[in-house]
Amino acid sequence: MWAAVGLLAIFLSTILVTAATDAVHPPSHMETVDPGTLANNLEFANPGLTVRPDGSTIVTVVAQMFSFAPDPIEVSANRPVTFRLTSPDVMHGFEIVGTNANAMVIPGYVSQFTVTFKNPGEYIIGCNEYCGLMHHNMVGKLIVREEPK
Ligand SMILES: [Cu+2]
Repeated sequence: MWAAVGLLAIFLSTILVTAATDAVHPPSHMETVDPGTLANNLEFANPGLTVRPDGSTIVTVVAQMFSFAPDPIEVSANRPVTFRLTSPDVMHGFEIVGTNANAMVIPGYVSQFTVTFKNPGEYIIGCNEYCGLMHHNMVGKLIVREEPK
């Protein structure tokens, strides 16, 4: 029994340590959107990037069978990037491989998170929720450019 208690303590401390040191967050943003009228939605009808005066970027993304829009997404390194994601059809995933950016994209909801990419380069965006026959082809690209001077 003490071995089981010890394992639980190890698992719990692993969660707490990674949450504190690796910026792992539980989901906290709660916002709904009508998936049936995305085409008329001011924000999601034209998914894309908005760069704010302070250099931070908002990226509005629509994930649908079997692609992400916009694709590719181009952002600057070392600037906060807020992703706002939704889906008009089924549940998708949005994982930027090699980073801690990873969210579920659920019809009817806006998933939002903010990340800062330190390393310029090209990253693969993968759907990690099975969404249909061509799920394995649902990939996008993120290009992180050097920080503008
Ligand atoms: Cu998928």
